[in-house]
Amino acid sequence: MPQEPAAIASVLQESRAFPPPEAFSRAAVVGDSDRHERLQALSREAPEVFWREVSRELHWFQPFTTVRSGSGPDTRWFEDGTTNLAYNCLDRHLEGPARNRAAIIWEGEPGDTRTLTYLELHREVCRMALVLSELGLAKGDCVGIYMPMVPEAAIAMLACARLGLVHSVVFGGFSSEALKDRMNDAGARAIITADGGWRRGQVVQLKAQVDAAAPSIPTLEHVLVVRRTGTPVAWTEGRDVWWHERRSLVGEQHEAVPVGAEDRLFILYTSGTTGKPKGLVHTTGGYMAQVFLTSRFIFDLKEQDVYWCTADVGWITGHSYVVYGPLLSGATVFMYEGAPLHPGPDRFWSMIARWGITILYTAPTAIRTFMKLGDDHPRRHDMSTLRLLGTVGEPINPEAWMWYHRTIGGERCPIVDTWWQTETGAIMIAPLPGITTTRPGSATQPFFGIRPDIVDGQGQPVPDGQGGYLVIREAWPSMARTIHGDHARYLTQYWSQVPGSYFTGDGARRDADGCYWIMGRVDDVINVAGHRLGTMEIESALVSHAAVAEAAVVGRPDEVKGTSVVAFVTLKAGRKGDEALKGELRNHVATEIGAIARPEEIRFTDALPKTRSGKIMRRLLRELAGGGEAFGDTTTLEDLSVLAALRQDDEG
Ligand code: 7RM
Repeated sequence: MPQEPAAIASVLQESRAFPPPEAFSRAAVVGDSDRHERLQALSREAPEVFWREVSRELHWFQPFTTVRSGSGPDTRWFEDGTTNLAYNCLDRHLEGPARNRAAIIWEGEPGDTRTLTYLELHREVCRMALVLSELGLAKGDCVGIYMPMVPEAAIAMLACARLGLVHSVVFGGFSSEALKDRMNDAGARAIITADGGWRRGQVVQLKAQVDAAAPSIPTLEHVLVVRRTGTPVAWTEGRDVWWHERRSLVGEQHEAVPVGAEDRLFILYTSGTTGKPKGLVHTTGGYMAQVFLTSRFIFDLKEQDVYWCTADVGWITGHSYVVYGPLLSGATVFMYEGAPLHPGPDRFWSMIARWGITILYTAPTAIRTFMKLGDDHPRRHDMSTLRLLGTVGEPINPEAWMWYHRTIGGERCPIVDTWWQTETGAIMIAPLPGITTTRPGSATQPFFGIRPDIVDGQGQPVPDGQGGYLVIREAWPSMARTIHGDHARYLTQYWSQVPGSYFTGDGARRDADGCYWIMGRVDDVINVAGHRLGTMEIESALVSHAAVAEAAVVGRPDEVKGTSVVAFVTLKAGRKGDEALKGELRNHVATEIGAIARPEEIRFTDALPKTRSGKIMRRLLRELAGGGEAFGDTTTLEDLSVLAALRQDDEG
């Protein structure tokens, strides 16, 4: 256990409830409560039958005879079946109505656009698969993907899956150093990259980063380069090849390679509690089944939808809900290359209006950024095509949820707050938008066949309403199978803290209605005078004050209380941070939650330090709050100047 096993005090109360709009339920993929109950009963009582039925909708070269074998961390799914994820995303649709439907609608940051139908996407993926196999890459080899958000990022992933190559996508915002470490850990034989990509009006020089990393990646033989920006690049003959040149030399028909259900599909790196990133390994069959079903059921995907998940393909959300899930469902995916506020604060809303986007899935940190910019930007655009909204990545504070609901969703769109992790592969806890009554700040109910629980430090279930550690009691199809090269770490980190259960590292509570409220990472949970508080709950209270845009709360060692609460706060435009406001905010928290949560100290700052995926770097703030210098690992920090400014505030 990361901390001593006292109960986590959960004090946030939220009573607003939003049942699904009737019209939404009537048309929903799962909207009928009788059917919902039948599915729920089946998934509970006979999960193997449930997942067998789901997987039958997908194509298997060699049908599986066993659904689940092994147990706990060693569980295998559909073990004796063979399939191919790219075949299921593409070929499977070509004989049906999706053949000429847009698979990807893409907009570049400068405003250029491309649309690929399922047929066209299939051809591009076949071509890239042919190019990769001509380079000598074969089933089981690892290929790095280091790309901007252009269609070729998805094409590269699908081409790897088509050949049984194991891809490892590295977020294009990571440095050459980070790329080098990951490619070495994975043993990559090739990297697929681009000359550059557009971000905030500038070219991000991806090929140059690969060039810098390449000499220190001994396994690397080939670099396949997509021309995107036309920026001049250095060239290493014999190693580097242009995609557009090779593409014109190959055909457009390629037979997908059958792979075992338990063959590796990808490795994706994520940060843990130590400095060394963990390469989570996902396999094919189970991942495919759960990503398919969650996409269809939770995003209610229909053929008329234009679905936009704003995540980069460098994160698990980009893997499961930009590329694989929606394509398995035959949906139309919208993809955007650039920065959210470029060239102006209404870029998102303008694209939603212009493309008639119907489903938007984004992160709370983005929502709070937009909220801070005010209502005028979204109001200027007709977003009446939107019918469903989603959030992922961190707990959403009720203020931001309500703003999303009112200002973006026009009070008509259900919001699916989806809880899951890189490790879980697919969504685990989320509403079904046609069935579940949502509550601002709650991810609500477990998905079919998922058995979460909340336990104390001894692994014993805690009563409803009481906070504790979120665990998953039974193996699920899309779970990561190991940490690449370190199975022992996989076992200790995830499967030993509560024997027999998967340990998520998150704190949560379940209310009397069975809804889950995620309180954040347990290492972000603080113990104040013997009471454990979720930092997110205090942040929510702060953000509910009219002057506050964003808040991050950390603990600071305190002689009397054990830990005291320090809050880093950014204010809305036009608000001045002075002593009077500090007092007001401290009292506001005390009123919202209780005196126990009242921050000892409030620090105003222009911005909070965040990782590139938008998560607040609380560890750095903890070091700062404790009077330290925050010299720890900052390789994932989005904007180092933020940290410098916070240090200065410290001195000033
Ligand atoms: C999908 C993703 C995982 C961590 C997880 C949580 C937090 C994610 C939610 C959430 C509250 C949510 N994968 N988290 N979704 N917290 N509500 N809906 O983000 O591996 O990058 O992060 O993110 O702490 O453990 S991840």
